[in-house]
Amino acid sequence: LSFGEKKSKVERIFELMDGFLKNDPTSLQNDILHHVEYTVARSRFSFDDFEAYQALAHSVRDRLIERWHDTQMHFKRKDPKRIYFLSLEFLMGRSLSNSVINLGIRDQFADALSQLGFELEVLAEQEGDAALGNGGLARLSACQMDSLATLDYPAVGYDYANQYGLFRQVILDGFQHEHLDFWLNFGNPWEIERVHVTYPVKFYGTVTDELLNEENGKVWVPKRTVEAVAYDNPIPGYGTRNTINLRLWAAKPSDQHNMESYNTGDYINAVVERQRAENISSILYPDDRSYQGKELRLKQQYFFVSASVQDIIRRFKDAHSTFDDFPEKVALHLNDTHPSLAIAEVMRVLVDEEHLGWNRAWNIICNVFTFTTHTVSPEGLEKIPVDLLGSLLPRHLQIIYDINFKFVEELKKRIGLDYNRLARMSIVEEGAVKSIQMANLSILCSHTVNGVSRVHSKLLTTKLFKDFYELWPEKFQYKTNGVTQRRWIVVSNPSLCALISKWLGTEDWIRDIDHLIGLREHAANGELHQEWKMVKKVNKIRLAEYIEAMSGLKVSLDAMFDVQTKRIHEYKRQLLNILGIIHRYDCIKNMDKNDRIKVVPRVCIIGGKAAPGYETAKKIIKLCHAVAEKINNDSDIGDLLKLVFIPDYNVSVAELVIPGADISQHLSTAGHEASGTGSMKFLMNGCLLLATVDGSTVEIIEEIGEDNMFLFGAKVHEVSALREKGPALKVPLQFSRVVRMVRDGYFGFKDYFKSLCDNIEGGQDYYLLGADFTSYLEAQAAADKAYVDQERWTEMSILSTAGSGRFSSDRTVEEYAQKTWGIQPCRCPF
Ligand code: B1N
Repeated sequence: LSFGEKKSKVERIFELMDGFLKNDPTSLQNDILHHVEYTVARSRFSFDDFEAYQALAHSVRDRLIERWHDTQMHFKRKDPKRIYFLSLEFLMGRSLSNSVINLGIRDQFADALSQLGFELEVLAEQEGDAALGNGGLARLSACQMDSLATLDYPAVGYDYANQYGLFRQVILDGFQHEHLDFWLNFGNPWEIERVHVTYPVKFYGTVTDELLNEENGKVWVPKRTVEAVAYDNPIPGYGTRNTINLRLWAAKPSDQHNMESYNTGDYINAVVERQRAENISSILYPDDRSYQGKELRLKQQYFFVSASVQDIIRRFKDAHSTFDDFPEKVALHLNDTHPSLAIAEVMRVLVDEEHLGWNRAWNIICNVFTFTTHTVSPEGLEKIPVDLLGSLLPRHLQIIYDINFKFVEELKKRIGLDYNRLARMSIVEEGAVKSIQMANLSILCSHTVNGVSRVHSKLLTTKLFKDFYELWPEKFQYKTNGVTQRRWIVVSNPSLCALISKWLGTEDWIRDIDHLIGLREHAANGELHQEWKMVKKVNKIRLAEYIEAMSGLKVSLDAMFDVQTKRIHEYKRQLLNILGIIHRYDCIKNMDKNDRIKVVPRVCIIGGKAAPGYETAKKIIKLCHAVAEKINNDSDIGDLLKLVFIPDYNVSVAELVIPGADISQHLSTAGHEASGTGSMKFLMNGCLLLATVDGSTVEIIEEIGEDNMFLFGAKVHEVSALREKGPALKVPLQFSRVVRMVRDGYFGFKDYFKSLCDNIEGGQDYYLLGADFTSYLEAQAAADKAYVDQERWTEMSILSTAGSGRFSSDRTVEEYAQKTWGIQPCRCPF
């Protein structure tokens, strides 16, 4: 086309499209009805809530796509340094409410819908959660994407596209059962399939020794090829046009590797083989923190890493002719070690395919990778058996060996022949099962290594990675985690959102969290107290209704709503909570009438999933149900105490539970929670914390003040001494008494619960439930006392929200951008 022809074509397109999509009620209604008729293919005269949701979602998606295109075009023109965020898990939850709020068109859509006879909130409930992750780590990735978009950073998130999300937790007779989460059964309006964006991902085969050039480029002859197809998920920023991309890779069979089977006429096997390819992206491993060296997990990791690296290099080469600028344009972030094969993959591409030579490639590697570890203990570190890696990715294993050889030689020069230390630092572990220590590889090859809270960082530099810290202290940093206020206040707690904006006189805090501190000056204001209490009540009503709908249990709104929701783990000590509840029950039972009047009524809410193979965690869930059964059916107790287990805790359930909590519990044995992010969400919602001094709580104390929280338990530095005491450790009588109740079958299932009791008695109590029990009960008593003085309680609640600003993921991402990734905002001007 000539210039004149091109220009007239563009003008014609604009004429036809009439510029951007309009957001007035009539245009929105037209769009929704259009999607009902032509996308959902239902009659516009008759469609139900779910179909309305689908049509609505497609209308929102159209608007996301416009902004997404503009953002991508802007980034392409400006060519800024980009951050590529590699994470095996993203817990996005629902998209509808978040999208309309971030796009700034929530109210317009709500109006348009109400004229059509629908309610936005009701339609939002139709959406299933995108649960491509386990817990805190995965939700953190999602929060950080929201902040990256909002702060205009040129970012891309990468993961593989799970066909099934995290399992759905179904409780039958108090036992957890895992059901498949068919989250894609009704389609996913938020993703855009990019059939033309595909890359081959190769596995198995052999490496020939043939030298390609003088610098060790090798030829890998893979045996299997799987095609990675891109699915883009636009992530809109708030108060900006910027909309960034979360690109998920789905595995599809490649026509290349099946040709042979077709030719030999083995048609059936060829079909089976095709299906096997798709298995790679079918499932999400439901264990957090335990690695079994499974081939499928390794395949998943390499699959998404390889496709992402090809995509990143393709994008770079579109704009650059030499790799020398690569570190100026690319920051590659490893969210834990799960994507750390990216190191070997980039090295392989640069050496074997781009023929840069080892030294040039190595120099690039050392300047692009950054790494965040979320682990606290050596057992949590990911190790890949050498045999497994060698068979699946033979060339990568060679590259890792070569990296290690050079590293160990260098190390010997630096630290001498300290063989113990050399063995600890080596990437290759010569144990019973020879394996690759992925954390060592990640630390060596990243220019920055991050912890997720200050305490965590201290543990990294003094224990877990001490050897590395002593060698390269300058590499180690920490960025305390944060959560996005857009999701955790604006979306999930609209009444609180409106109240905060009213009292601050601005909505600026939604983009700039520092404003939140302004609430402090109103913390004692009686008028605000009234309104604050009203908001809490609205949210408690919502939660109470949910509890009743789910379990049939009616709870009193006057009771203190006490919540502990998170993955079930021994170190998170849900068992301590349950034993505390048994103690409370026992006390009430033994009280006379006069004392009972003084009891602060409680509704104890526990929720969370246990990894399917984690027997102890599953027993804890059963114990919770058994205790609840006893207490809730005891008419003698009435509203003084109730215990509820909320099944299938996920992002959307959290959005409902967190705003309704008066108090929340974070009970990890000190030194075991790297950070913890649930506490931050509760804090933002004006919920008081009852917590150990662990992970991010240490920093929360600095912001809120000890007086406004209920702290208890052994400190990080006291834990090992207590453990060493073993059976000599003194345990309070109250503790022995409640454990005995469980042992004696007071709640039934005597044999089944025996191991739970054995685990915490007789010197076996690794997580120190007995040692912390007295101070736990004291903290609980302090909370009861504070609740009686409602004005004081409300003030503490306001101060909690006011002091939560430091725990916004905006702050975390800003720190990463400046201190780790070296990236600048790149704001779309339209
Ligand atoms: O990451 C969160 C922290 O707030 C938590 O304290 C920490 O426990 C959590 C393997 C993990 N650490 N490790 C994982 C998840 C999935 C998996 O397959 C490990 N998750 C955490 C955010 O920093």
